[in-house]
Amino acid sequence: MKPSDIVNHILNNNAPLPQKQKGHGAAPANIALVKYWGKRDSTLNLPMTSSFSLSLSQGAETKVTASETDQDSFILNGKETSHNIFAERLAAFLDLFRPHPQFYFHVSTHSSVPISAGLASSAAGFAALVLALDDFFGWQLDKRSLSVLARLGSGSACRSLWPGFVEWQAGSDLNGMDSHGIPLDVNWPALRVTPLIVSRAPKPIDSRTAMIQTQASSPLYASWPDKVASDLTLMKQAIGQQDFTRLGEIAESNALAMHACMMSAWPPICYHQPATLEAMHRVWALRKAGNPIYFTQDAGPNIKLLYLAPQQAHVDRLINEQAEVAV
Ligand code: 2P0
Repeated sequence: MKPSDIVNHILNNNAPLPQKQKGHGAAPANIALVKYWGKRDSTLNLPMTSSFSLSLSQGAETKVTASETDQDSFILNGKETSHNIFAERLAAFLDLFRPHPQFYFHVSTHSSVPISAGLASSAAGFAALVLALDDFFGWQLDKRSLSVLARLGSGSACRSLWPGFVEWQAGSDLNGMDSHGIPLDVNWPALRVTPLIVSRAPKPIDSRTAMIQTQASSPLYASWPDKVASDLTLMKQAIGQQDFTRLGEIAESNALAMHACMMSAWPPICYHQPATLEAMHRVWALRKAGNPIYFTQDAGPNIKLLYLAPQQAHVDRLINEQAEVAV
């Protein structure tokens, strides 16, 4: 089965012309508290396990129009970006939606999260793009169908269709129609997630390649699906009970287990910079001193701090101290 089969299924084999001059979509970035790492089907972007995220207030805003030239053009934060790997991925994704082969898109995205620093910029980008296409073509699809479409662009994008907590259920259908985000209706206004930037350097290996390498060679990866299943159950319990300590412990432990799998891959994958470890030790020292602050880390050197609102002053201090030592 190919991505185009899924798109045809969702759009009932219709490839309508745009219904508007311009389509618009906005979507939040999301940070996984229980991570997605590994695929059971890389063509349809179907994950080995379910995962669970919290959406941020930052994200991406995208406008789609028909291109006036004979090629796609992509603008990212005001800059032409039509000739890199990300643009190739976008063009391949847009191939799924062209009303005819000579139809080209102009896509302009503004991202309020740093690009390629492990801060989930591509998830917000693909989710915003799918929403913009829905607006442009007048599909009027429900969120779950849009989540499936976003997943075809980038797995974690399927969680960026909603604010708050979202579970990406792995699903079991071969066509992946049951593999999409599902929002959890829980309000936790005091919960905070704040990136602690230790480096803005592009990542040494993209997460798509890193996942494949981990699955293919890490001797620890066999234990990963059980770890995720258990963490997911415990995480939802912790959120139901608004038990922040449990949430922090599970999220931090899950991220460290994911990175342990990566580090034990061959060739090894290490997203940590010296400043990443330094930041982690600072968090652990704060915790030892009685401040419930935890972290998670994605496919990049930066960490994201998890805490409740009363810890804000400690977090601000941590971020200022880190800025002084960061290169
Ligand atoms: C996540 N990450 O759950 C995990 C944790 C990074 C670390 O999803 O190949 O860009 O497009 O499906 O979604 C990053 O991988 O990968 C990611 P593809 P994606 O957020």
